[in-house]
Amino acid sequence: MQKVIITAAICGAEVTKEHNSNVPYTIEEIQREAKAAYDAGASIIHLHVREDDGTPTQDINRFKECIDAIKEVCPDAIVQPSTGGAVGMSNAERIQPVNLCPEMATLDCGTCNFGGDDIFVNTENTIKEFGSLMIDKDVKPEIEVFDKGMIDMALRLNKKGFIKSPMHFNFVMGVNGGISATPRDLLFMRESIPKDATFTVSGIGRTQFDMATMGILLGGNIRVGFEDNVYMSKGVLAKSNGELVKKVADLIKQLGREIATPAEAREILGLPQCEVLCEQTN
Ligand code: KMH
Ligand code: ZN
Repeated sequence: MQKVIITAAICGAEVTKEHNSNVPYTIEEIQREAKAAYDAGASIIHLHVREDDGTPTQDINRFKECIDAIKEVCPDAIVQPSTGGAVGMSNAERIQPVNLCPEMATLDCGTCNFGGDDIFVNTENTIKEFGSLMIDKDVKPEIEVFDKGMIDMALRLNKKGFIKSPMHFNFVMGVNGGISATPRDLLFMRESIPKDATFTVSGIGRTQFDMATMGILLGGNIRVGFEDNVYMSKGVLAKSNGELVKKVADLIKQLGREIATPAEAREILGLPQCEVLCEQTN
């Protein structure tokens, strides 16, 4: 089996300091959490950014400041901005970080309920628009799917040329409105993607480590972090994203797999190596 890429979703848009006081808002806090996750074995930082008061934003300048701060302390990490942003944001707001030409960005492939009256809206035309810009800017999409139908949408748009192969999926499982986080459903998702595709498993809330374990056994990559879960175990808050990453890194080793370095993650995902990128930007 390939090595396991660990992604740390350090911040999210919906989780707050009321849920866990260690959720990062400021640039310094985002830098601190990224470094803790990277030191514990994460090679991808999935990034949302906030104003200092915690308000989610997709502002391109705030993204640039945060990415620069992360790169100062995690020079070879793959920073993957969100284009999902927060529920209710416009497409124009959400797409902004893609114009920074990051190595990767998320591409959410369908609309779903998101708890209460919230709806996370991703129409077919939105996905086409975001996918096309990612192709233009040479940004590899992490195809976020909250349900099986979203895989089917991604496959259709791949055939039509809006998403390139080989595709990389993130199965987000256990959202209130998406597919449930069960072994049966994870197998169903995995069996539904092309043979040359890679996948990451993100279990939401208390399912985080159960889903991680199943993902590791099935040959997947794993995402953990405050965006998805703020607890180490029932009633025990995580002190940092680093603690969550360390717990999954230990699981990976106990189950006999190895953790991918950022360079190995780039190889698995078909991304140019960092030296090449550094040369291009210098
Ligand atoms: N905050 C959610 C509404 C993504 O990053 O692309 C969407 C989200 C997905 O987090
Ligand atoms: Zn996200």
